[in-house]
Amino acid sequence: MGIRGVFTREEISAQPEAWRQTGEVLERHGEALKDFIREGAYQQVLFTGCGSTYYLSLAAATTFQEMTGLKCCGLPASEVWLSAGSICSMPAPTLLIAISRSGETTETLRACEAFRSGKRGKILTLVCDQGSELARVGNLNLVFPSGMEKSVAQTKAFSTLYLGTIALSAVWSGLHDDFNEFDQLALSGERILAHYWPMAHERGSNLEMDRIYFLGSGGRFGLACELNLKMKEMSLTHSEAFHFLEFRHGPKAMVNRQTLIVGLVSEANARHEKAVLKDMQDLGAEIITVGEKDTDVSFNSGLKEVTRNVLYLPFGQMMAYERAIAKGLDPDRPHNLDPVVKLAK
Ligand code: F1P
Repeated sequence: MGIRGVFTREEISAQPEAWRQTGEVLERHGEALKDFIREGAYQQVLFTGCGSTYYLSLAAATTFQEMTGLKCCGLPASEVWLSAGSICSMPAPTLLIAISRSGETTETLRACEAFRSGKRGKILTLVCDQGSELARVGNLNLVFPSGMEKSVAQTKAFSTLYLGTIALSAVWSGLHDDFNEFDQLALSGERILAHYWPMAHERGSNLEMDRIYFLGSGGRFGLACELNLKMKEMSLTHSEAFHFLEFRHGPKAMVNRQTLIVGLVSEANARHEKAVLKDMQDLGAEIITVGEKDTDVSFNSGLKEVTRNVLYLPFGQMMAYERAIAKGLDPDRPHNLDPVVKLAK
């Protein structure tokens, strides 16, 4: 049996280099993308995916709406496919943005078919696998091969595709010229991986913690959901994600001395978010804060909040990896999971 988690560790570590290549994809499609946006005159954007790429859709929709002013939402592909009524049914032209690492997930493909047959609007896809079916479905298809990975649980694929949606919103809102910060972002990512992996090992290996919560608000809630999924998929740990202040409304009943809470702290609302964490610390929880500065894990990137949101991911990914290894599990091959969920015809 090979070394457990070798692919996962490599893929987490290779994220900054993959991010550098995201900018090149958007540059290559620059003019076609601007024409696509202008001609569509879209009034609303619906993001969709499954599992990790559904949580990516939640994070992307919030940031996209903040940057463009368009009405945006994120839905699981199964909802777009099977519950057409769940799509905000405004008559306005709608763009479906379908996201998938493999480009072969049945629900995501069926969601595109249902959207198109219902004549709901045009489709844009973001996918890692160039040869996949989804890479041929969109009216415009953006492919990010640098996100391709061998592990089942997404890490590099997620952050690369997520960064692709952020760059897309920058092009859409005309801020693209400011958004040439990929190299600075990659350097910050490399610093986080090098400096904080020992801490992720120390905190992730503490198996006395039997419940883990990830708190995030705004565009960081979808990222908290993704880190929650990583902790489940890799280390088989009971974990959940909440909006920061929501945690007081019931979930805090679960807090005890075996509880670890990871807070994805923003700059704008740090005071309110840290107050929640202090309350939970007083109830016995262990706390880890992640953010730009004055946090346990600090980026010190100097980048705009919307650009640096991707930096919230590596520490939680490293911690999930280290917890899996400490439990004798193999994060490359999570229990019960396959790389792609394909349904019978
Ligand atoms: C979606 C997905 C992953 C999950 C697992 C099964 O894949 O649900 O989010 O972690 O790997 O597939 P994709 O549509 O992004 O390829």
